[in-house]
Amino acid sequence: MSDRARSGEAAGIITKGVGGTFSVRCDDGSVRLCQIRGNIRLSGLTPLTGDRVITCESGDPDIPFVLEKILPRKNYLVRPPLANIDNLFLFFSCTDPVPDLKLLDKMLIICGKLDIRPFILFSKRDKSPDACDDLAAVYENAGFYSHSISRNEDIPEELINALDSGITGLAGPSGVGKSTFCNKLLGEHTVTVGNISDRLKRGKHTTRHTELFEYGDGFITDTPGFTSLDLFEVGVLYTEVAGGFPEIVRASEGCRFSDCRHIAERQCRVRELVGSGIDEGRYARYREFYEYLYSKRPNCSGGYK
Ligand SMILES: Nc1nc2c(ncn2[C@@H]2O[C@H](COP(=O)(O)OP(=O)(O)OP(=O)(O)O)[C@@H](O)[C@H]2O)c(=O)[nH]1
Ligand SMILES: [Mg+2]
Ligand SMILES: [Zn+2]
Repeated sequence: MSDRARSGEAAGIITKGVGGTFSVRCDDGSVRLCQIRGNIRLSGLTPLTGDRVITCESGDPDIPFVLEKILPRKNYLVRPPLANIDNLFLFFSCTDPVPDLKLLDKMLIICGKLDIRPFILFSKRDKSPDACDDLAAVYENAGFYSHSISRNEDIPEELINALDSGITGLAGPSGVGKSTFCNKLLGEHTVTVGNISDRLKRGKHTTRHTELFEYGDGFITDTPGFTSLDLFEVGVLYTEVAGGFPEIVRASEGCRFSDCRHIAERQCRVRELVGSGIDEGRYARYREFYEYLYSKRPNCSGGYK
């Protein structure tokens, strides 16, 4: 690489990427519009919002900078597409759309695996306060930060405090109010809010890209909604499922066998507690994920024993 290509180097963070052009907020506060350098393309890495990068001058007046290098990531997600995540605010509306608790539990497993702090938020409390509070209680009893919220109520202080450092991503299905929350925090019209289809009661995938905004000493990112997520495809192992179920991990101390999987074993404290200390739906999903990923384990011909 020529010296000229390396001139004007500056480190920063990708705040947005649209159509192969990336906005980078440099550590000195300036913003650079960058294209990708060929060597990054060849390395097979896709730059993500949240990536720490080195930029330098491109010599091209239209897009004056290039992404020279992506620095090592702490973690990253494909859905939502985001790197170096500290906190995830997991949005699920209590109604319109109905909450997909399977998707929520998958996200919690991933948070456990990637060392991300989850905050569970059941939104649209104004529409169905009891249902919203009941759901929030299930996850609070499991051991998570879990709260019901509405655009008409103040944002809980714990969330404001979490936002003040590192990168916080908003994640969840389309139409649950992620962008509405962003605007409440950052000022109206910062991002576009969509609406819900009358017939299907689903969101319309209004947010199309992941964008990072400064908040206090941290960053917050609005992200596109998503509905499908396959644990095997994102690299989760059956041994990592319990990482999303702290209530099962706690109860397992009372199981007779130290390697108890809480499925068919005798004297299993976890199974004894299902329906009292452990939520039945949560246990059923634990079991489903475990059996699915066990059947996909390396060197396995399939089937669960
Ligand atoms: N009743 C009620 N409606 C809400 C609330 N928050 C958001 N909405 C509505 O829900 C719809 C979707 O809101 P968005 O903020 O665009 O949802 P999103 O999660 O960003 O959706 P995508 O960008 O498609 O992923 C809009 O019509 C909002 O006005 C709330 O607390 N209560
Ligand atoms: Mg949105
Ligand atoms: Zn057990």
